[in-house]
Amino acid sequence: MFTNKQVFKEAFLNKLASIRGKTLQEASPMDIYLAFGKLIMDYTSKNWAQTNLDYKEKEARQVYYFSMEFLLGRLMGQYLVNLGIREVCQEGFKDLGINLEEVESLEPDAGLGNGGLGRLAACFMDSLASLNYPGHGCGIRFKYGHFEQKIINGYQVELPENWLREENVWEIRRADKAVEVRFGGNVRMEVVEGKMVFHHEDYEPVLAVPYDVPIIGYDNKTVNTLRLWNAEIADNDFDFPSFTHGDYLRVIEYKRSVEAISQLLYPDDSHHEGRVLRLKQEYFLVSAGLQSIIRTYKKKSRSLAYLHKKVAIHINDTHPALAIPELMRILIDEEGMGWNEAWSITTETISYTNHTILAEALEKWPVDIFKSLLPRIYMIVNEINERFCGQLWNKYTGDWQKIREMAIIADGYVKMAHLAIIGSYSVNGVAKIHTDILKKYELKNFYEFYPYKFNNKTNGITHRRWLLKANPALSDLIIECIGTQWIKEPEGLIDFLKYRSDSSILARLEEIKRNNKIKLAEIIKQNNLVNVDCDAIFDIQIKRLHAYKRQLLNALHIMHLYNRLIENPDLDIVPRVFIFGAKASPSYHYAKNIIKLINSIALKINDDKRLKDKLKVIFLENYRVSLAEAIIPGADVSEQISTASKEASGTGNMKFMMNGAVTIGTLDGANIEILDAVGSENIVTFGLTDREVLTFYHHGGYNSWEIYNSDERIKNILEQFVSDFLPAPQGEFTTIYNSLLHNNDEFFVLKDFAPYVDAQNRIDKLYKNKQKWTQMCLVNIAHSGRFSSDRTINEYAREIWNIKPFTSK
Ligand code: 26W
Repeated sequence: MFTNKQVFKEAFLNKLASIRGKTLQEASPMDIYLAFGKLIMDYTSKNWAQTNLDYKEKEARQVYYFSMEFLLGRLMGQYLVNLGIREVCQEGFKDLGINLEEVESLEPDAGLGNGGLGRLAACFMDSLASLNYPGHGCGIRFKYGHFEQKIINGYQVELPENWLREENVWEIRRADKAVEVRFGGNVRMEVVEGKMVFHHEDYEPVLAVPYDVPIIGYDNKTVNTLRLWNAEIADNDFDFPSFTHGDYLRVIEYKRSVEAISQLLYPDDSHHEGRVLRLKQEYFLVSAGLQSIIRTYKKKSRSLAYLHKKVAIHINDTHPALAIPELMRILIDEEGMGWNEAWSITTETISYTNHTILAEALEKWPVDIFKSLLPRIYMIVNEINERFCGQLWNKYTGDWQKIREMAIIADGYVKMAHLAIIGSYSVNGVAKIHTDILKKYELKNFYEFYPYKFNNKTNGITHRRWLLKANPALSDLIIECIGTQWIKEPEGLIDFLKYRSDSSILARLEEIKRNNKIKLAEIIKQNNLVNVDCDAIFDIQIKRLHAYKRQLLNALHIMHLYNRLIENPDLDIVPRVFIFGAKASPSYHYAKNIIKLINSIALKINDDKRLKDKLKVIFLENYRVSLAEAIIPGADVSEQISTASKEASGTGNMKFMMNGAVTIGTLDGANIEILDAVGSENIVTFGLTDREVLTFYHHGGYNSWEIYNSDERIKNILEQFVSDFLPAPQGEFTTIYNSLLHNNDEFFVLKDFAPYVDAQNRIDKLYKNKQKWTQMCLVNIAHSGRFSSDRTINEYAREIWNIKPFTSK
């Protein structure tokens, strides 16, 4: 224990000497970072081992969260906060002339995720450990996480993000726990003693080697495990037949193809790509994960008949849905269980979360690809499908259309969402509106068939990262006012409401926000070489770039403000800084084009002296978790403007409110629940409702020309996009123009334009009364506790997983 800074300093210098062989004088910043990292790992190792032992002995049900993505960001800072040693280390380092924040900034983000789904998994890991739940993560150790984004001449350019270039101090390779995953080959069937036995032959073996990352709970002794699998070639596979035939190149090629499995994260979170490698990754993850769970389970030599009493497996979207047939395979082929028993265990073990209703995101695999990559798994899926269709036939005799719609295998595809629903005991959406839409529309048939499976679990975020760690000044103020209880019980933040009319607290809150804006302004200055006015409204939209998230609507409003200001430079508006951060999927040309549009608008506006600095547009490159932590505390306005019904939940919305920003948003996703929490006086909402949107879709859309023709403002802006007004090549934005006018404006950008402008004008008015505004911020902070992932995880634990916090006897 670092009881004081003296103890810490000594331990640190010893570590530096022992693992880097250096004194402080000789040490590079990276030496310091690595030695400190190792020291933290040592510090936590005892509790990690003890937690594992406790779970083993207690034999309580444990949950394994299977996810293709864990968007962890940096770990050092969070570890220090959760261990309660950040201050002592900071002090000790100061004595040694080391700045802790600089050390922390050397850590590369673990960018093993695209966006919301991956970050949710990371927040869940923190809450599970902090609430003492026996819960672990299971994922892939991608060598390349999400790409690094550069903005060159206004365009997005993608670079590989090799986050493992330096040693990753947080992982422990456990070669002894490796398992084999099998691809391809044939299945030979044989009847043995009247029973059908399946032999998988001529397959390609892949070695899955786990790397364990500790998940340290806040101020407790729990250290859970995130197990990330790495794909490797087994040493003895060098005896591969071709090798002995002297075909050296083929063996090397084989090695490369094996390692490709954990080589990269697919940088897409809205389009199902359908590449074999992705399917390989999905099976690799679940097969390795399940084998390791079963192996641990069997060490206690229990009968597998009780697996579901000790193990809960959660699948984060459909990406790990092959856990269902894989568990069936293990129980039947390897453990000799009969189909019915295996099926009942499987369907009492697995639960599933749906994260999107975008049709183009739903995974479906061509039968031929599926069959040749996973022959035995295909047979099992086929059997599940046939039995399910039989049940459907009994209930809907003769209704072929319905049966085809609901089948797992139809029209030459394996539909992963259907498999996930049929093979699990719980199906949940991630916000009230999202779950309602699933029940009413997208999954209506399944809801009718299995009403008891469906439930809602509104998302949450860990307040320990997004408030305590990211915004220390605000946290200190809250602690001064209401104590520290909220850190463990975030709904206690509601006590902060008592201070809503305390002018001295409001003044301090305002000052904290301003200081955070100054820090953000420095980042902007450094990255974009633009000076921004910290008395301006910092209006921020940071999230993946997608048509449905409507960064374009934001851009139209900026153009509108610009045009107004040019017309009347004395216009009485609060100056604004519009800040964007967004990565676009490399193959999503429309989204990349919108990045170019925003940057062109920025170029046009930021240099226009006539505006007297009333308007600035900033696109911050390479948006990622660590950048989000620096941006969000400095936000005044949180842009949550998706087309209603499209954003399943959103979690950025929660991070902003927790840091005292006011939301401007549509009635979509969790925005609706934020509105419920804070009341309509403390949020600005606008636009079509989900019902209206869905009704328009039902009637084939709306007529955007009508709006174009009747709204001069829009006409003007759209003509500016396609004339030589913006500094971009001629015709650069024709596609955008056409999407709005000739292509039905699928996301109702023009339809929601006027309501959005009104809403933005309300923001301007509200901000002019600074005291009132700050009060709104305070109310948002006070109500943000229910959006902590602690609340979400408690609900999953009680209502889905049936797990309890670990308590030592
Ligand atoms: C197969 C390609 C692919 C990959 C990822 C399709 C879809 C995804 C994810 C499901 C996309 C995603 O991240 N969804 C987001 O999940 C968040 C956490 O629940 C929600 O807050 C967001 O609204 C939702 O867009």
